[in-house]
Amino acid sequence: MKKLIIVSVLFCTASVFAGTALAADDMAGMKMKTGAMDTASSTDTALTDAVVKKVDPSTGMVTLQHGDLKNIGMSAMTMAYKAKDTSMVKRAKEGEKVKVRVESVNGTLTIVKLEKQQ
Ligand SMILES: [Cu+2]
Repeated sequence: MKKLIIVSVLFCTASVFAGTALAADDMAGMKMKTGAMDTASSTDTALTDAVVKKVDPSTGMVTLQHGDLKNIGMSAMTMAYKAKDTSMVKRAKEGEKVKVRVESVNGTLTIVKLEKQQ
């Protein structure tokens, strides 16, 4: 099971880098929908809706079923991410609807913010 998660993380990371070349096209699409100014200001701190699917305290990994994570070029999928710290792992509850912010921290996709949806 651990092996499977690691493989899927690597795959997703690889596809993010492979998808970088497509980013310009994606941005063009976004501008039409939201306007360039909105996109630029909101991507800095934007939170994304997600559902906690699995919490693994032994590895500090939280599996999220998430919407588009535009800042890291990740489309909607279910995937395990590293939690920022142990308090976040403790707070995360399987089945809970949350809003998350995922960033690449030293090359590791990390949940830097996890808020319960009201
Ligand atoms: Cu992914």
